[in-house]
Amino acid sequence: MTHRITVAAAQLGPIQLAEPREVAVGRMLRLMEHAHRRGVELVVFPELALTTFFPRHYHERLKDMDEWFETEMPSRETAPLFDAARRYRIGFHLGYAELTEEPDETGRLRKRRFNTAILVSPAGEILLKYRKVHLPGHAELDPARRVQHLEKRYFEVGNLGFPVIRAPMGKVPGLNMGLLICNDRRWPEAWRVLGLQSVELVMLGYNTPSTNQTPGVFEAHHLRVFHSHLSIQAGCYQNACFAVATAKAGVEDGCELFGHSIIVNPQGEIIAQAGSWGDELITADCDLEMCRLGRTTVFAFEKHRRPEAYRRIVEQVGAVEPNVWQGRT
Ligand code: CDT
Repeated sequence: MTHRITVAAAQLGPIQLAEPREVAVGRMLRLMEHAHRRGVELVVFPELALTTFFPRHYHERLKDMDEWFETEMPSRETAPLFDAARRYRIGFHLGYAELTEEPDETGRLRKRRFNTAILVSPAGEILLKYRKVHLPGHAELDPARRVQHLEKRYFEVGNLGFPVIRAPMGKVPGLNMGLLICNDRRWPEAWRVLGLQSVELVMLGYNTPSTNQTPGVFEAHHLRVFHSHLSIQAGCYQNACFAVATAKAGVEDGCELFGHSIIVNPQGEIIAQAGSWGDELITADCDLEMCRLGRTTVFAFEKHRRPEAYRRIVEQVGAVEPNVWQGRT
């Protein structure tokens, strides 16, 4: 019984505003073919992989944004990806904007929009769906910003939790797989919820501006990449899992997104990294036995976790000020 799988991050270069889905899908098909030739068994595409990163564009009415959303999966435009999966016997992960009609918390059926990722089996079946929980940015037009980041306007907070599925993938009879999307990678809580389901491989895509666009704020470029890698490497180490983290990169609509896609092992080491900000496939052979060390020693959760001391994590959202020392000075 094998415990090895060859995985790939299929980084995409920029997708411009006027580019139709067929162009992006054509590029993804070339990457899948390339992956097949390199013996890859699972390919990870980025967040919102079918279009430009449209949350940088403001529209007053939500329904004017519907053209950016998928109402079915697979659709006419995305079906070739599912066909390629079956042809090459490769699984894939895809991020896209999802428009669905579902009951809300009150039971009323209405249009709902999510930033979504799916995991598709080599037989072309959807194994797992995740809707992004940590939505960055803002909901209203911010005239002080040069570039908007309107995820909080266009998407609802994901309502599927952080699911993990065990399924055959490649030659591995059962692999525990979980999904995050972009900003989620910065939140240790998200990783730990996956870790608590014995995740062995986390897949995530991202669209991350290479500069901090908050007005009046400066952040050094290299630190933006460092913080992305730091979060993913820490998530892998602390939860004894592998991760494939894939960028949409380059200058899109005049805005720069960084690349630096990576594959990380359970020791937190980067074992493959993209060297361009364009379409690029990076691959790694993952020995899933490597997950065992962390989860049977330092991070044997069942022995060492102390949830009774972590209540604040789920009962409180923002930070509060600590007690002030009342001793003599
Ligand atoms: N797409 C996405 O989540 N991007 C964010 C940018 C943060 S700045 C608003 C990220 O965390 O990479």
